[in-house]
Amino acid sequence: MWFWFKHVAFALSCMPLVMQLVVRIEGIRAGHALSQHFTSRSEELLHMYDAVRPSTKVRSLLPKLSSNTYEKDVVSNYMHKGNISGEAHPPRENATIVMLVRNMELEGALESMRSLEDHFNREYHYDFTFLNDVPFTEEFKRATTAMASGKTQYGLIPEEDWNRPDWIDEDKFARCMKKMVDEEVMYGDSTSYRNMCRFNSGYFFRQKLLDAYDYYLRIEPDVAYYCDFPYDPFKVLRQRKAKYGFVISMYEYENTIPTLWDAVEEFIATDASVHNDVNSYNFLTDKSLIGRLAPIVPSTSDYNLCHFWSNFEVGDLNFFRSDEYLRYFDHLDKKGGFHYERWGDAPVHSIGAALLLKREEIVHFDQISYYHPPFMTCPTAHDARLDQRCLCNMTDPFNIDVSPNSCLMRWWKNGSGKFFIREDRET
Ligand SMILES: Nc1nc2c(ncn2[C@@H]2O[C@H](COP(=O)(O)OP(=O)(O)OP(=O)(O)O)[C@@H](O)[C@H]2O)c(=O)[nH]1
Ligand SMILES: *[C@@H]1O[C@H](CO)[C@@H](O)[C@H](O)[C@H]1NC(C)=O
Ligand SMILES: *[C@@H]1O[C@H](CO)[C@@H](O)[C@H](O)[C@H]1NC(C)=O
Ligand SMILES: *[C@@H]1O[C@H](CO)[C@@H](O)[C@H](O)[C@H]1NC(C)=O
Ligand SMILES: *[C@@H]1O[C@H](CO)[C@@H](O)[C@H](O)[C@H]1NC(C)=O
Ligand SMILES: [Mg+2]
Repeated sequence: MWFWFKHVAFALSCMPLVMQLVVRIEGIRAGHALSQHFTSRSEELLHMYDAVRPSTKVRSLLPKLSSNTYEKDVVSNYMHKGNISGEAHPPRENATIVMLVRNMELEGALESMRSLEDHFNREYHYDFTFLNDVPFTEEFKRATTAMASGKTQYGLIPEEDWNRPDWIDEDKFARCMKKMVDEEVMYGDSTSYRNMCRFNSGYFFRQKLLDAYDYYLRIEPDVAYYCDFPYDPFKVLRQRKAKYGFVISMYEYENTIPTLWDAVEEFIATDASVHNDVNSYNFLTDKSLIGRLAPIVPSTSDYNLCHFWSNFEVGDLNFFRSDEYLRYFDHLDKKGGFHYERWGDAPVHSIGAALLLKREEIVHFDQISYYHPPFMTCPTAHDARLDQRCLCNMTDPFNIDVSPNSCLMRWWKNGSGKFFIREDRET
């Protein structure tokens, strides 16, 4: 076989055109015989390991589809949407996958969905909930519905949940915005970005479509997941009675939140729901050395600027719906900092979760690999990487886990109680 192939390849390169055509046609004929050979080979291979496949996962009960399988029935059965999803998925939690997205981001949305489906949702078929401040186009709905293995639903955000409230002083807003532009604050010039951050901080969980669920997973356009999920993160939250989960943590740009911590301190001082003996206050305020790494980002307040990167988030909607969180959000909102400054939903969610939840109610999903430009995270345990069929390179400079701009070490130290082998232990 190889001989034949090499021979043709060599011959093709130095033959006149007419001759080449003839050889190509011969080649196609030979290819036909070849495909029949592979049909029976793939049939054989398909069932070769039936007896030894682990039977715990639904995936392994289905024939494994490979791209060179010519077995028509297998392909069409497997691809039949709504059938497998109706019956053969593992027990599901009361959860949905949420994407706030613009119509023009369709391509990036599909890429993210594809990645999440391939690495997680194709087994579970959780619903997707899409939210937008303007109506979704038919094209957007068709394409995302085709990409989803579960049901899809589309919500239009009410104007009062999205727009700048009318009690915002417009002159002050214009002045503050100009100042932020002059200071080159990231997204400092964007009103829609401010709306988005305030919406994500205080309104996403109030959307009608989410009333039907307990848990959500946040997803954005243009993100990727590099390893198969080793578990259902919703189930992990429920079983551990946890309320919030993250994968990446790092320092916030202080110039986006000059007065956020002042507002938070007022809340801590006046609200009875903050218990610093059981929450993660230390995670937010610890500025000590971690190993030999100094905090690379100086801050002018007691807040060390650490936050969970909220573009990936798994959470209990009932936490955000709680009186405590609503009081916290209202307190911040009244300061106007979502508009006069450019408070992000990441520090707002993170500080809220860190103050109002018990340490053990926050989960670091360290076996989930995730990429949102420019950073990613990738499991480092060799077995996990094999077991979860990882594609990521853990030594990539953009793997943020223990790089100096990561707050993960602070979480390990102050949230989950881990310590570092190379660090001198205090006790
Ligand atoms: N419907 C709608 N969605 C928005 C708008 N602005 C941002 N989003 C969505 O909100 C999420 C966060 O916005 P991004 O632009 O990704 O913000 P970011 O992640 O902080 O920054 P980059 O990804 O680095 O640009 C994404 O899912 C966006 O699709 C908007 O004006 N309308
Ligand atoms: C689902 O597939 C099974 C077997 O593959 C078939 O018997 C059944 O009719 C299908 N159900 C639907 C709703 O298509
Ligand atoms: C899912 O959660 C929502 C919100 O808490 C609740 O109203 C609904 O009854 C739950 N559904 C199921 C099937 O448990
Ligand atoms: C992983 O990334 C590092 C740093 O960029 C690089 O040196 C190495 O070759 C990469 N490994 C693989 C397998 O791509
Ligand atoms: C958090 O870090 C600080 C400073 O290193 C330390 O004093 C404190 O005990 C830590 N808290 C927990 C819960 O580990
Ligand atoms: Mg983004």
